[in-house]
Formats: sequence, structure tokens, C-alpha cells
Amino acid sequence: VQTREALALALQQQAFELHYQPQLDLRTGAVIGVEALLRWQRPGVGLVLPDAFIDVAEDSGLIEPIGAWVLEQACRQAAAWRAAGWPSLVMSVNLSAVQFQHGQLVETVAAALANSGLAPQGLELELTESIVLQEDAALRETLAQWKCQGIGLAIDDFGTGYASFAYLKRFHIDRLKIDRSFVSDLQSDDGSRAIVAAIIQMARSLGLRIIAEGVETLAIAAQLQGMGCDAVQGYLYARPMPAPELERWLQARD
Ligand code: G
Ligand code: G
Ligand code: MN
Ligand code: NA
Repeated sequence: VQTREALALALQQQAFELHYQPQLDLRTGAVIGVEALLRWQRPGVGLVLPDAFIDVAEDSGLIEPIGAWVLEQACRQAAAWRAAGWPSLVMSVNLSAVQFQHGQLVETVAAALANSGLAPQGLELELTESIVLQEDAALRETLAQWKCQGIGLAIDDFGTGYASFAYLKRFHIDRLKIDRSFVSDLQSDDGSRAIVAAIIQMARSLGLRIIAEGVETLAIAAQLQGMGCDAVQGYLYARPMPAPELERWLQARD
């Protein structure tokens, strides 16, 4: 169990870092963006993944300053990469429901964009279904504001929560990320195949873009393409990597 104190110290000592996983256009192979994934370089322990500390960060309120750091860092990195030869790269940043509860998130996002100089079109925010299910007026206002500024909105882990067609339209969602549990079972499980097919069809009829997460084999990629999926992310293409490594990966593909 990670204590609040250890996380507070990590923040203070700048022990958090972001790794970046590429997202590709399935048809052309072009890199369309990267997802920022939080890691903690814990002294004496090594690299700690978010599943081990996000809950504590949320319960202790530290997710707010940590989340603000993530947004700032991710936007700066995206601005640098867009200026360095990948002008259409979009940075996806994960948000947790708790970050919406304190009323500072709009300002935090605006500050990250302003301080980095990143165009709003270069940022996509990944929301969970639990966030959009809250249905309150403040949330609706927040998402409408981001949408209006040109920030992209995606639903992460789509299909695992209480997916509702209604909120997809109401909140002007741009993109669905098909949860990797369905993607990895695509070949072996008829149920998963039916779910993925239904999600893709629904997305198309609503004019939403789709990305499949957790693509690990060429066979799955080919099957997704046949099903009309636009974009992919997964170990088949690249694991999440520190910035310098991701940059070399991008250069090698150019
Ligand atoms: O590689 P991976 O173990 O990074 O990610 C595990 C989970 O942690 C994912 O569900 C992801 O959404 C979440 N996560 C990763 N980075 C962040 C972050 O910066 N903020 C929040 N709230 N969640 C994150
Ligand atoms: O935010 P989200 O829940 O989508 O987090 C993505 C998670 O999936 C991260 O933990 C990331 O490291 C992980 N991931 C990315 N690609 C793959 C993959 O191909 N296979 C598996 N098993 N995990 C992946
Ligand atoms: Mn995500
Ligand atoms: Na996911």
C-alpha cells in the first residue's frame, strides 16, 4: 500500500514521469497521436505503475496536483514534438473522475495549454464512462467548453462500464477507445467479437472515431481493419516509452 506521504514526497521530488504509447491509423500506419501514461520512479523500488497508486492518489486528493503535473508535462511534450516535425501529433491524457469534483479542472487544462503553447487541437482528454454518467450540468458545461476550444474528448475503456448511447451525443464525444479486454479476446471469443462489431457500427452511425487498445497480434489488427476500425494502439506497434525513446521510435518510422 502506498501512503499519501510517499506520493506527496514523490510529487515534491519530481519522481513522477510520463511514458508515451503511439496510436496509429490502421490503414496508413501513420502515427496520429500518443497516450501519456503516468509512472512513479520510486527510490529503492523502481518503476511503479499507476494501478498501484492511483487509488491512493484519488482518495487522498493528491490526484489534483498530480493530474495538473501530468497535464502540464504532457502538453509541453506534445508542443515540442509538434514543433520538431510531427505537427499533427495529438496527446491523449487520462483524467480520473475525482479530478472533476473540485472545480479547478477547466483552469488546470487551460493553464497547461497556455504555458506550453500547445494548440487545443493537439490535446485529447480520455474520460471514463463513470465520469460521463454523472450527467450533471457542470460536467456538461465543462465538456462543452473543451469541445468549443477544439480539445478532443474520448471515452476510455469503452464497453466495460455503463455505456449509453445518450451521453455520447449529449457530451459531443469524438472518439471511443475499445477496451483491450474485448480486443485481446477478438479471435477466441464470439461474444467479444460481437461486442467489438457492435461498438464499431454504433460509432460509425454516430460519426465517432474508434481506436482499439491492446492490439498484440497482426491477426487481431487485420480482423479489426476488416471490421472497419480506424486506429490502433498496443504492444504489436510499441509499448509505452519514455520521451527520448519514443522520439527515436518516431524518427525511425519517418
Ligand atoms: O500502463 P498502464 O499501467 O499505464 O495504465 C494503467 C491505468 O492507469 C490505465 O487505466 C490508465 O488509464 C491509468 N492512468 C495512466 N496514467 C494516468 C494518469 O495520468 N492519470 C490518471 N487518472 N490515470 C492514469
Ligand atoms: O488508460 P488505459 O486504461 O487505456 O491504459 C492503457 C493500459 O494498457 C496501460 O496500462 C498500458 O500500458 C496498457 N497496454 C497498452 N497496450 C497494451 C497491449 O498491447 N497489451 C496489454 N496487455 N496492455 C497494454
Ligand atoms: Mn487511457
Ligand atoms: Na483502456
